Amino acid sequence: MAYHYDDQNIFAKILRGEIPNDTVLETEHTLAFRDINAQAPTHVLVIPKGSYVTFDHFSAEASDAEIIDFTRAIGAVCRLTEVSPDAGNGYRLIANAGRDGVQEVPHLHVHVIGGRVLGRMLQPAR
Ligand code: DGP
Repeated sequence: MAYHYDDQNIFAKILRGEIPNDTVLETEHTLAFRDINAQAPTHVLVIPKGSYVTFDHFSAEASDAEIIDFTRAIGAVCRLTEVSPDAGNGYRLIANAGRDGVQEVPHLHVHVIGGRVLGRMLQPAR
C-alpha cells in the first residue's frame, strides 16, 4: 500500500518552525504540544517528526526507534501533565484517521485528553 503525505499540512508547518506551538515535550523523533482547540484542561497532541499520515501508516513504515520514541513520549506526556492515574485522575488517547475517523490534519497525532470526566467514548450513531 502506498501512503500519500501532504507536506503542506499544518503540523508539517509546525515541525518546520513555520507556525508557533506550545511545546510540552520534544524528543529525537517526537513533538508534543497543546491543542489550539482544547476540549479539556489537558489536551496535548503528540506527533512523530517523520512524515506519517495515520497510525497504520506509522506502524507500517516507521523505524523501531521512531515507534519506541513515540510510544514512550505519549506516556511521558501523561506523566508530565499529571493525568496518569498514579498522579491524577486518568486520560483518554485518541488517534483519528481518514474520513470516518474525522481526521482534520493529515499528519499522525495522538490526542492526550484529561483533567475532567470525559464521558463515554463514543456518541450513538446518527
Ligand atoms: P483531528 O480531528 O484528530 O485531526 O484533530 C486535529 C486537532 O488539531 C484539533 O483538535 C485542532 C488541532 N489543531 C489544528 N490546527 C492547529 C494548530 O495550528 N495548532 C495547534 N496547536 N493545534 C491545532
